[in-house]
Amino acid sequence: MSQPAPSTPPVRGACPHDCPDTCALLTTVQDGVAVRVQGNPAHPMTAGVLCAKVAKYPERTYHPERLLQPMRRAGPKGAGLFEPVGWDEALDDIAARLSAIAARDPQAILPYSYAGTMGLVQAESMDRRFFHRLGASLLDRTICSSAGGEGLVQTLGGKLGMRVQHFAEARLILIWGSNSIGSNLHFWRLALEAKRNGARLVCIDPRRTETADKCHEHVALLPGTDAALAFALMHECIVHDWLDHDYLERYTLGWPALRERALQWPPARAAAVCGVPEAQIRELARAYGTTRPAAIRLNYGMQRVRGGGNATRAIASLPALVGAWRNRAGGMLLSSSGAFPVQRAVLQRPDLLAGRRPRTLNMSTIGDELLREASPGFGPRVEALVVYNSNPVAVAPESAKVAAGFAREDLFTVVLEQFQTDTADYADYLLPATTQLEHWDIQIAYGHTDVLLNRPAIAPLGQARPNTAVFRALAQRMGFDEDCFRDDDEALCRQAYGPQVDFERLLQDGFAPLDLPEAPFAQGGFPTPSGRCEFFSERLAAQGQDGLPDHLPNYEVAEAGSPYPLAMISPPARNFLNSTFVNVKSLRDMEREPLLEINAADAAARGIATGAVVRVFNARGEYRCKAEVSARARAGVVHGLGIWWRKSGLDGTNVNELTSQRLTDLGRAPTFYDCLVEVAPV
Ligand SMILES: Nc1nc2c(c(=O)[nH]1)N[C@H]1C(S)=C(S)[C@@H](COP(=O)(O)OP(=O)(O)OC[C@H]3O[C@@H](n4cnc5c(=O)[nH]c(N)nc54)[C@H](O)[C@@H]3O)O[C@H]1N2
Ligand SMILES: Nc1nc2c(c(=O)[nH]1)N[C@H]1C(S)=C(S)[C@@H](COP(=O)(O)OP(=O)(O)OC[C@H]3O[C@@H](n4cnc5c(=O)[nH]c(N)nc54)[C@H](O)[C@@H]3O)O[C@H]1N2
Ligand code: SF4
Ligand SMILES: [Mo]
Repeated sequence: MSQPAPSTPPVRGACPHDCPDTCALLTTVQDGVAVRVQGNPAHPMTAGVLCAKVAKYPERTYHPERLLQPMRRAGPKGAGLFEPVGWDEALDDIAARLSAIAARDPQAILPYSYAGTMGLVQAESMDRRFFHRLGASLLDRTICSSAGGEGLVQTLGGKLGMRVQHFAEARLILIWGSNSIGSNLHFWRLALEAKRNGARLVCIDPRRTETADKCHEHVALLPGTDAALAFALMHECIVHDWLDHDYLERYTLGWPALRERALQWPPARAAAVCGVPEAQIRELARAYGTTRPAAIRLNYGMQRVRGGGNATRAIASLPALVGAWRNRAGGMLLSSSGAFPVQRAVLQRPDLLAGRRPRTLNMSTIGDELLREASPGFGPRVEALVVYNSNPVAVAPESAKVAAGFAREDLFTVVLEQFQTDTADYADYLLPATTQLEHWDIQIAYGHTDVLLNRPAIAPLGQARPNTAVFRALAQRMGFDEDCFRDDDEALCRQAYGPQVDFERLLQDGFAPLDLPEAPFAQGGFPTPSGRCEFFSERLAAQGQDGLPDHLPNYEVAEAGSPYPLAMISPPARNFLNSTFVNVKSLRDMEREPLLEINAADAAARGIATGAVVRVFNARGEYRCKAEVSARARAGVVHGLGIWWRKSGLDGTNVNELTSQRLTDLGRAPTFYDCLVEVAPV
């Protein structure tokens, strides 16, 4: 098929999705219509390639179910029945309702947002100004990365690590808690380059992912046992003296104490905890202890359990033991987001709180927060919720409680969305949002270190508006007359980094690399209080916590006679991005339907065959889907790849019906993969 010649040059943009890769986009527009979205070949990390999801962006943008006009609830709560309403009428009523609640106590209003877009402008600028000025409850945004993030901060001093491009030069890469082919495709390209140059790739993941298939070695440990594995690697490095004593001496803190703890973890002990062969641990330790440069690509999959923060601390300690940081292709990377000099105080204006100190509610326990009564310790009941860039009814844990909270008749809920998600079904007002092709934004990234600018390629579809426009309009109606409520989106893009990033270069190229050292910790320089890699954290000790990392077993560990003997993890599906794209037909067709992967032995013991409808259940609830007997699952672990919309499930639920609201050791994060279930044929 030949494509007609484009009438104008492609528009430079940036992928806004919650993905480490933050690709540079080129959108071809014909007669005001975006006909093609491609990767920008000039951007080194993107290298002209997009994942299947965003290569289909026109299909998502012009989807027949795009929300194109404001709507008001016209049925029972949660039924998803709406009638059209004009923008002015909707905004007037929302402003009046919020003002009335704020007159009693603005903390009864709660914003709820996450990374549906990671754009700094549409995700954390005018919205934050609005809620700060209002004095609404603050939201603790913990749902994804805060356990691992806190682990990094305590150990390395920030969300910092190797420059991703240097992975291509490593001789050994541990891909740890990451399905890179599915969720970090552009890193995988670098890993393959290393592999072609002779590097050994090891995947550490309970699931035999497509990434594990392509690595030399797969360590299929039980969920939540990563710290035990890390300690055994340390143990072997100590007893075989694969240590970099000079690095330990100069650039670390707490080595004698960590050494003592690690010596309690001979490989045999870790093998029993992790459920993997002892010989495999010994071999991995030898490879890690003796290969230079050795690099670890850690991802967030391993920190969604009780001990996720401690496990991150233990793993982040490894490169310092062996001096891997000395080489630019050695060390580790979990997140690079701490390298971005975002001017958050300028964008978000916390000074608008003017001395008020609203309470903070945790987004990961939204089910409980919505169901809680007013009390002196808690403050007022949540009376109004404004949701944007997130689909909590599908993605938050223990969703029966989340849905019950959203179903409260006395809760006033406003949802800004592109589609009628599970959460949108519960809205009192559902406001149509623009997509990245229709608005300005400027990005941060967590898997590379380039700033990207997104210019709108097309006009907003229908009556859709950017999030910023909605909060600006509400601010005006509520009498917030500070100048900052008049900044337009391009001005907000300029404010995001201020003089620290050359905006003219962004306008011209669409991206600009940050100026960073090649090997960040080659000579120490950790941004911790001591300036060293902190095996021992005084800050944690001062909070009454263990100053050293430790292995904290999962809250839910199968024991003999347990009614729920299987560990369920629910990692990302390759063709969805969290719950985004579930409604894009070509992508949904690839993922087929909600499935539970189960090992042949576990399936046989329960009389389950591929294609059978099964009940997956625990004390929190029950979820029905089809079983897939699969070699991707090890014995004792089942996988519900996600995150499907509840309404696309067989019984109107999804895996989060089964996950719990218990929080991690550090960072107050959810424990999605610390979840025992039983499975039975229906
Ligand atoms: N295609 C696609 N890409 C995505 C996403 C998506 O939904 N789809 N989600 C995005 C988001 S929000 C994030 S936060 C990032 C990163 O999101 P992550 O959650 O890190 O996603 P993955 O890279 O898929 O890695 C998770 C891997 O960890 C494994 N795992 C589960 N439990 C454990 C454990 O206890 N230990 C170890 N070692 N491994 C475990 C899972 O089997 C899975 O293969 O990816 C982003 N990219
Ligand atoms: N069981 C289980 N649950 C999980 C996870 C898991 O691995 N297992 N992963 C967790 C993780 S890592 C994360 S990050 C969370 C993700 O949870 P969320 O951040 O809620 O992510 P999405 O489900 O992708 O929902 C984002 C929504 O934002 C909307 N959106 C996108 N851009 C815009 C915009 O510009 N304006 C507005 N108004 N809306 C927009 C999209 O249409 C989409 O519906 O889920 C968590 N939940
Ligand atoms: S979702 Fe990730 S891989 Fe896909 S285009 Fe966006 S940034 Fe790139
Ligand atoms: Mo995430």
